[in-house]
Amino acid sequence: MTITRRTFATSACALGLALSLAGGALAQDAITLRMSTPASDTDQRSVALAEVFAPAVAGFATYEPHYNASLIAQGSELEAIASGDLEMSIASAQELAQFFPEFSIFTAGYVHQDAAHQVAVFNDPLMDPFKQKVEDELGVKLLSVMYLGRRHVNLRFSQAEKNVQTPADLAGVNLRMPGSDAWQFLGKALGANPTPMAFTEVYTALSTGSVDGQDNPLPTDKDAKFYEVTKQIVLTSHLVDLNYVAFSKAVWDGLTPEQQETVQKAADDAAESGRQKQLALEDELVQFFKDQGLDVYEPDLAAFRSHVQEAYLSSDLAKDWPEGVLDQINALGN
Ligand code: KDO
Repeated sequence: MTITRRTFATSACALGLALSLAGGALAQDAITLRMSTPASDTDQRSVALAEVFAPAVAGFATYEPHYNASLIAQGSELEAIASGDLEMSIASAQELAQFFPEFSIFTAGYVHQDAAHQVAVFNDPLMDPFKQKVEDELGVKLLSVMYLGRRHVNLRFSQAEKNVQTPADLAGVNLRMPGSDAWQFLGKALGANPTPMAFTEVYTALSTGSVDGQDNPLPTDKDAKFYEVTKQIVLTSHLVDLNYVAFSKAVWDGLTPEQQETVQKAADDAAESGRQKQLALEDELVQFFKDQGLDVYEPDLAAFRSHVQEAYLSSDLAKDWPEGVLDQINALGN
């Protein structure tokens, strides 16, 4: 076939169109994934997303973290994702329980036994209806479970000033808990008087004495420097706490299958990386806090466990738990 000016022009145009389409598809504007968390940039969950998740998706998405609740207030992230003002967060079951009461089963004291149990539960089919509801009704996809750690009671008083062995010893203690109802319930179940307060205000509240204490895992107590303004940690392990890597369903649905696979693996890899770092920190931080002069000791764990479990099982919260799920969760433990 001889190439005439006309056929050349036609083929060049077709080629140009093809290239622009191909180029357009390949060089689609990179998606910006705004992530908001109350955590600092040095918290191991933040580090894991920045160092593991971000590079893995860099081919088609720009990860844009916002720390210390600087973009969205703690507890408002899920609504922000639902409204398209945010793409990712390190969400909590307590925040989800505000929308879907059945999520309070994952916020109950002494239910999850350890990090491995959290992973087994999150990956079990029992979780599917929970995940589906969040996708369908909130437009949020829960990609992976992150390990926040074992929460312990952390007080401004020394053990000599207040020796905490049972929940009765927390009577009258003004214990800061995060804002949502599930957290307030946990504070009461521990025997304390819970005060709702954003995470970013806790250090100042402890230093001024406007609260008597707070509860968080050891890595958080270190990262947030709570040990500078408190004198004891009671190793209650009252909640083996978790977060979820929450992702915009609208953004997810706009990804190619390959991009979705990359995002899912990046979230799982980041969660596992953060989990291992948090576990390692928990192993070494008891000694660190003792070296800082804090009293760190185990209370009567049986007394705390029975008091907390009784509070949940006799609560209205438990009425929202789907039939049989607690037994399934327990069966997945060791
Ligand atoms: C907190 O406010 O104590 C808490 O631990 C609650 C968690 O769900 C999570 O929001 C966490 O803060 C932040 O990620 C800061 O560590």
